[in-house]
Amino acid sequence: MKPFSIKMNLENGNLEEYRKKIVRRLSDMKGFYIDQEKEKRELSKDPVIYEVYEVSTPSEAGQLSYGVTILYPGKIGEEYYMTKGHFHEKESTGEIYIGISGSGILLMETKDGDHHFIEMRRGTIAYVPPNWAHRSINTGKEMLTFLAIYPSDAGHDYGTIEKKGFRKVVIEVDGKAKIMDNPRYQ
Ligand code: PAN
Ligand code: ZN
Repeated sequence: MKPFSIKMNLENGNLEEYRKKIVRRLSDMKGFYIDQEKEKRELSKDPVIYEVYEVSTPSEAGQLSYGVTILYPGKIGEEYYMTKGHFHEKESTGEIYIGISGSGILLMETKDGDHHFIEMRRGTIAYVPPNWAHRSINTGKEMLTFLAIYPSDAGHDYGTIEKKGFRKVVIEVDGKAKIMDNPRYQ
């Protein structure tokens, strides 16, 4: 393949072109939020939680892909809007997240019980090492946007998180974001 470039608006993360757009609504992530009553109630409106604009290259070792995530501001109960979160199928692959706008938290954990978080805002360059599941949470009032760069053959394992959840959750307490143990973690 030939080298290429695509322009990104550094204010809002908009890409002038992309290969694939993914829209995730609440109905695409049923059962993810702690307050299941509120989740069910919000499902009637089925809000968009986030969008991903991907520039993917062939899924081969050595290739890199990238994508911009736009995570909307909002909460289900007291829990902030978040991405599904995943491990990479090929566990030996890492990833880089670059904050473009808004503010939030990048929550990470390993299968053997380690966890970590990084505050994301404009200019933050976060490194997700191999073997770490990662989920983004919008704790602000604006869109949280970031650019993610990952090996094209990484793959996404959503099943593990769908079943178990993350060990930690991010909820609003007295107007502030708090990281707490997930009462529904299995
Ligand atoms: C990101 C994520 C993106 C959406 O590009 O795929 O933020 O989150 P989910 O994939 O968990 O729905 C990335 O980590 N790619 O590997
Ligand atoms: Zn990833």
